[in-house]
Amino acid sequence: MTKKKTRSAVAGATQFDVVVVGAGFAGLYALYRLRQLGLSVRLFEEGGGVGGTWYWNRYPGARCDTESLQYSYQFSEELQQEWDWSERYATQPEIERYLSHVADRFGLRSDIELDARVERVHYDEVTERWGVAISDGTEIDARFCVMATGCLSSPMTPKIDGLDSFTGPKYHTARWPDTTVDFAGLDVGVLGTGSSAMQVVTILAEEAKHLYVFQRTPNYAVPAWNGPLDPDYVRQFKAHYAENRRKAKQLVSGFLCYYNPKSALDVSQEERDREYEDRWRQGGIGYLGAFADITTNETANRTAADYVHRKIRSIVEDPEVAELLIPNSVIGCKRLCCHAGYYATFNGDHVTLVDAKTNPIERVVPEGVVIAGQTFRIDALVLATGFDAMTGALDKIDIRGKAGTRLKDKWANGPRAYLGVASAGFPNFFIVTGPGSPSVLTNMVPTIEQHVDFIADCIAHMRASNIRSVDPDVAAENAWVAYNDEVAHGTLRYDCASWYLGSNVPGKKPIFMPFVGGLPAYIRKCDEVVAAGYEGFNFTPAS
Ligand code: N01
Repeated sequence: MTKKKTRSAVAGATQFDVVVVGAGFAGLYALYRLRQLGLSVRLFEEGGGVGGTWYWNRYPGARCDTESLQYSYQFSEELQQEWDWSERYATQPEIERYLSHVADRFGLRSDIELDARVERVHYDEVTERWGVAISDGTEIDARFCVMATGCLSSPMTPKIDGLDSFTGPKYHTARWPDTTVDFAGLDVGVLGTGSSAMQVVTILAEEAKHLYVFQRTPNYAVPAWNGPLDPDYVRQFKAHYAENRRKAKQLVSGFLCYYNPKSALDVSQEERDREYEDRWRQGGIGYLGAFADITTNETANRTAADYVHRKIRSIVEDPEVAELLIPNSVIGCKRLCCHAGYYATFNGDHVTLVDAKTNPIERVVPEGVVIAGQTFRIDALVLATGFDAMTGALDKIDIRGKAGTRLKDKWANGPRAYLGVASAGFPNFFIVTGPGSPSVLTNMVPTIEQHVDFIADCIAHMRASNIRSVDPDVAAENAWVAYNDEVAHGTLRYDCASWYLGSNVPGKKPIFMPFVGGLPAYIRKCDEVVAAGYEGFNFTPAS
């Protein structure tokens, strides 16, 4: 891990043009862009190093499932040419090293404070500035606030009776320690079967004496087929980097993938199976691009799901275990997972899949997990139980806008943000990849760059036009939220309980949070808004 403290370099100043919260992909690029405008910027990061989600999620097997050559910045041609990714999909350590390199290469560290959790962000209507309180007691203020707090950064720990009584070590995948954890010779329990669990299970199965995987809901996974990158392929890709990036931006997901325009229902069974098999062999979440109606038509979706069912049955030797691993839900409703041998893991005699749906976990006791009166004795417990997505990290901060309104209260019936970047009543306050942005449904890095460019351009426009503050129009915000919900209802996204809807967070109102219309539609909308003089944003001129 690269951990460089910078507190001494920045101590002293208390007034800035912009405060940025979070040092992941979004925060680092925001700092870079805003400093380019000549603004004074201070970035606060809770973690002990840069990386955001890639700093915290350092569990064994953590790896991105968007290809490394595309899951990377494009704002600097030099950077994208000089950085060498080693594998098709980058590991957490490699991505963390990359972001650390970015911080060094662009001299960002002098404006970053690490180990600095932002606790309070309050708008002062008299000074028209944001007062920001940091965990070490420091208070500063800034004219603008940019929340780069991430979509999947607030870990969820389930409320299970007795969880704290467990006497062995307990780890959450999203808060993994920065030391090697040795599971050799141990009986280990993993709670959860989402993307994080599938990755950690595959590695822990190689180490643990016995592995118990507690599954409440099975998930769909397609193979990643990760491997070292072919130098010739990299050379070719880099020779046409700008063109590749341009083409990717024209696709709903923001990454290169062939989206078959045909309906799954207009082709023969043979053609369908050929297409699914090709995608399966190719690997990656582009599987859902096999046909145009997989995510919108239940019958079409069933064909894509059935193909994965057959694959699971062909990999998993014990028919009962295979049936337990087969989801009966819509494929692509919950986030499709990528795996590196997850299903085959269950062929090992030392790996047990425990059905935690038929009989839910009763409680955790000092020596293990109790289901239907049976105690599964374990030495260590891994919680791969996900996140309070999209709003969780913001909710943890006491954010108050005009008239002291708390953002959390304003969003009690579902988050409301115009274009996913700003919320009415919170002037000069921006969110990168907020609810209502395409973010988690796309290749995050190019999407982040688009959001940050939009925000930086807006601030530059305000300066050039002598504008004091910007605040979204309530009607524009309502229309955007309603539009997104309407588009989401036209898909199969409401057909399951997912973190996209906040279903995993008790009391969270189920609203499909990310913008589902795809990256090109979103960029088009943003461009139209700018061309119409930032339509939907209210500007207050300097007096
Ligand atoms: O979290 P999840 P995640 N009892 O919410 C279970 C990204 N990501 O960290 O479905 C029993 O998907 C829960 O069960 P259920 C990616 O976008 C990407 O794995 O609620 N089980 C579920 O199985 C991903 O989608 C990468 O019934 C309980 C699991 O915990 C997102 O992050 C890698 C429970 C949570 O799964 C989140 O993934 C990792 C309880 N009380 C993450 N509470 C890559 O790029 C929860 N669960 C590859």
